[in-house]
Amino acid sequence: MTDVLLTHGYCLREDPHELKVMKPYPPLGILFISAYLKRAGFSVDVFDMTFQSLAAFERLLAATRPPVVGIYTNMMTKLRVLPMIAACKRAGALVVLGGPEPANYSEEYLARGADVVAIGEGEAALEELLPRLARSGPHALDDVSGIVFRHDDGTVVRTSPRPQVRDLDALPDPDREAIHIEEYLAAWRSHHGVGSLSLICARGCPYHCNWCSHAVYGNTHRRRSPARVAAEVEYLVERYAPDQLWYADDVFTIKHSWLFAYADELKRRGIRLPFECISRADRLDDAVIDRLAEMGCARLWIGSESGSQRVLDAMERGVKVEQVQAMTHALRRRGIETGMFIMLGYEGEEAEDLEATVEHLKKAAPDVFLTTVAYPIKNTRYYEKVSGRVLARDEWDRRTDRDLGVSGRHSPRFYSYATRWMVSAVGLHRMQQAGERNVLRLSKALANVQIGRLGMRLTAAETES
Ligand code: B12
Ligand code: SF4
Repeated sequence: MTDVLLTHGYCLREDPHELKVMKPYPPLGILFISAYLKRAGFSVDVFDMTFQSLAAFERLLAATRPPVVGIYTNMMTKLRVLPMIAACKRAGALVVLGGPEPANYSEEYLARGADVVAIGEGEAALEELLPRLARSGPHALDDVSGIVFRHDDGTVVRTSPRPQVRDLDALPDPDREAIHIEEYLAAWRSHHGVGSLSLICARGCPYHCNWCSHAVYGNTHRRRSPARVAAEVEYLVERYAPDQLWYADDVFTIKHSWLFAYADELKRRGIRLPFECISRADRLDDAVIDRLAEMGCARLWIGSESGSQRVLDAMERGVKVEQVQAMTHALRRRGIETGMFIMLGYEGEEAEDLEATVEHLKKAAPDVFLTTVAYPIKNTRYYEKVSGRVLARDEWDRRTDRDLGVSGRHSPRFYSYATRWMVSAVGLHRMQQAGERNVLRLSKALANVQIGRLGMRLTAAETES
């Protein structure tokens, strides 16, 4: 008999954008928990929603009747998780939610059928909860730390915070055997010709970028040892033979001494696989970049966000625009591609800041950049800053934080034109630099620049409401 069924709400076939991108990665959080609980003697099932459907989940519930279902939930998967909770209740299962989203909306999730919301890391929380739930259900859990639940009279109780895992090396590696890793690799290979797998070396980020959610790990930072991570990579290579890796850490190069020791470990084991990772310009320098290149780094993503120092400072990003440009060039010199995340519409951003971002992108010339219009995730500093002006256009059950607007800033139409202008202006610049002669391509880019510009002018007076 299963003690717990672990699952998540990310369903690839329901995500038209990801279906095009087709770079799925396994749900590491529940795989860490699965490994930990199995080692502690629990019987654990994992339902990996990525390649599945709600109907398949319901069939599994009917067939196996798990007493408890633990669901990883983030902002984007909320709308899939809500019907999953309802399905669990119909099947008579207790529901425990974890991940970054339910921590921000515990009461709402409890009101929609969740029995317990676990805040922070889930390993020890479930180890303690499962026997309690099996014995007496979701009652009198006041002495279990790090959870939110309801007393029988309906009062919502939030217990004291749960201490974090001190020694990450003491945790077993993610239980990848519980799911079909081959499906991930096959999806990658059929679309990109290479198979990629993810892993993490650390938990938590000590920086304070205002829009970023720290709901799970707070501002702590803990690392696994270089030898431990290298051993996991060795296992991945032997077991699954991926063509490349993705280090899903928040800031992969945060600790230089660790990175150097890790690079030595990989070298000692004769492992050199291409990889992608995310970092910050202020955590890079020539020595680090040399080492990344030696290790096989193919692309490094930088949260560049804006080309305006004023906006970066307002975001408390803690990085200089020039640093980002210099590091992008240094990465290119060592043959490493750069990807950048750019955010439009942050509090206080003016037309000249958007101009500065376009100029920044032209100078830095990343290989690729992705744009987002800022959205306030609950319990972030950005959310607090704009809290009086947050626009929720739909009922809580039908929207995510990604859909939240901010009244008083430019309208969504303005940002759509601004994005079109930004992307095409940078693209046109790149073509010109590369000596592009194709008149059709050049004219198309130029037309988009002008349409974007004109649209921005025409919608400049519109505000979001
Ligand atoms: C990798 C990653 C991605 C990958 C996802 C691929 C994948 N399947 O892993 C990609 C690049 C696709 C991605 C995209 C996005 N992401 Co993302 N991503 C991450 C990242 C960096 C790492 C996730 C991870 O593996 N963590 C390591 C594991 C071990 O931690 P964990 O998952 O949190 O699990 C622990 C706890 O949460 C808890 N737990 C987890 N499940 C459960 C279940 C139960 C029952 C319990 C009790 C506990 C529990 O225990 C686990 C172990 O201790 C996180 C930040 C972070 N550091 O976690 C952001 C993060 C999850 N992403 C975020 C966002 C906003 C996005 C995007 C919306 C960005 C965008 N603007 O497009 C998209 C949405 C994509 C989508 N459709 O879901 C936010 C979510 C905020 C929120 N409130 O939900 C995060 C937290 C980043 C941030 N700091 O703001 N992301
Ligand atoms: S955006 Fe990146 S660097 Fe900034 S706080 Fe979040 S995880 Fe840390």
